[in-house]
Amino acid sequence: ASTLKDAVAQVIPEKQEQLKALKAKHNNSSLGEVKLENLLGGMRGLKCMLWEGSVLDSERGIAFHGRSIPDCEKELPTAKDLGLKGKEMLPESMLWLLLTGKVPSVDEVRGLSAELAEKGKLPNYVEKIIDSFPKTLHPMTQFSAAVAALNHDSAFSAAYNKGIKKSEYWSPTYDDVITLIAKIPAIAARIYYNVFGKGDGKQAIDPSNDLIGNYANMIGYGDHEGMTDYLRLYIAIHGDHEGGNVSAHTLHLVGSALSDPFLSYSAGLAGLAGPLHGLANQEVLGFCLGLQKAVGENASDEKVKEHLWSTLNSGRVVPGYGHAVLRSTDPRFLALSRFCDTRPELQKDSLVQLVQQLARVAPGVLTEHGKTKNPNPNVDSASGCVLYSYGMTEFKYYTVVFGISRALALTQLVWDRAYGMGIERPKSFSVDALQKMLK
Ligand code: FCX
Repeated sequence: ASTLKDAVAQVIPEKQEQLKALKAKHNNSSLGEVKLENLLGGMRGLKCMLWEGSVLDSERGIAFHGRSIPDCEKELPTAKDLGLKGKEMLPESMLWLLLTGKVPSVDEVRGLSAELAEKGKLPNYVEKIIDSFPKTLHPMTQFSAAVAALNHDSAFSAAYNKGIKKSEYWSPTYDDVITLIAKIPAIAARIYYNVFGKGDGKQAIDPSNDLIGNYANMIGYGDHEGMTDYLRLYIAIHGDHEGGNVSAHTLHLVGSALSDPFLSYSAGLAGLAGPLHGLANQEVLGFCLGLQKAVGENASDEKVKEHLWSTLNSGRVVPGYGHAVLRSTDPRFLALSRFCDTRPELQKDSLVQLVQQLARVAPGVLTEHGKTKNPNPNVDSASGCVLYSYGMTEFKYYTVVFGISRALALTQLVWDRAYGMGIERPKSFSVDALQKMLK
């Protein structure tokens, strides 16, 4: 078994050569035109980012180095493979795949889990910073601030200040990314303890446990196999969703200024905290609980349809449905549904039943309504409801769980440095300037 860093060092030269050849041949080739609608529409559809780990296809959904979620579920080492309680793939396995494009062996994942456990303890000054936050400060603000403070010990900053060569940037960047991913569970758990009083506040790490097994333990779910396994699946499949989404794009943009991974990720988390991005799962939960309140538990399809129409007729959207890029059912939703189907305790849960009922009923209503380009469920229609059903009822914390997952997108920073990507600096125009150009 090799270490992840060795495996990354092995693939980098070959990918660098591939990019070099592409550049030599095609540097002036066009990837498409830029229309005013792209500029005004949040840069939708513009082909202007390099992203190594995953590609989002509008019909097939996300693929990680060409592997779909069901492929990953079949091929990536699971908790069971490592002799742990549970069956789901481990985020460590996904981390390895994202960084190398290769499926790791069980021993390689075991080694990575052990390395993360070894690096997982928070420095005392960060604990003190988190403890000083008022309980009323949003958990995402606490998360972003605590992650930024970790840059005190950034390997990249230290190496840069010593004058490291550009060709070596990727190595201390990798070290920071691993340190950050290792410490994220303790940060998230300490925030959970301080704000909601759950867990024992100690963030103890068992070196023989996986990253999420340790996290579940820290937040008081160590003996809850269902929740621990759900978190593994959730965190593995939410990690990377190509580069253009706000959190991923932000960490890449900030990293392009050679800000270290801690600062880059702190900025990405600030983007994830926005209601149009990371907060949707929280909104679905509010919608489902409101629906249950309005029409009762186990309501008929007719009653649910009526509620959907009244939501739409009052000008609101049905949260958890539609997508900016996807045009079919989100495979992440299908993976979470599959998880619910295999868990008798969730099959009995009225909220989970409602999520499944909505997935049957809402697409027809949304199609008849005729506005959305995609009437099918996205991942958010299920993700928060399962957390709730398993007893994590603190809505304000849900985006933090998403944030732990999105740390896997930090893998792109390693590739950005390995490829020598430049500082981002797109061209901008005023309305007057556009008017002149387009007349
Ligand atoms: N319910 C009702 N109307 C909807 C809808 C929904 N779920 N989804 C889209 N529409 C409407 C839009 O509001 C828009 O109406 P308008 O012409 O009056 O402005 C029209 O359909 C066309 O929108 P469309 O092109 O299909 O979708 P967009 O790319 O503009 O927006 C989001 C995509 C995801 C923002 C949109 O589908 C939505 O608001 N969904 C509900 C919220 C949600 O689930 N967000 C999470 C998305 C996702 F999983 C993620 O990125 O995390």
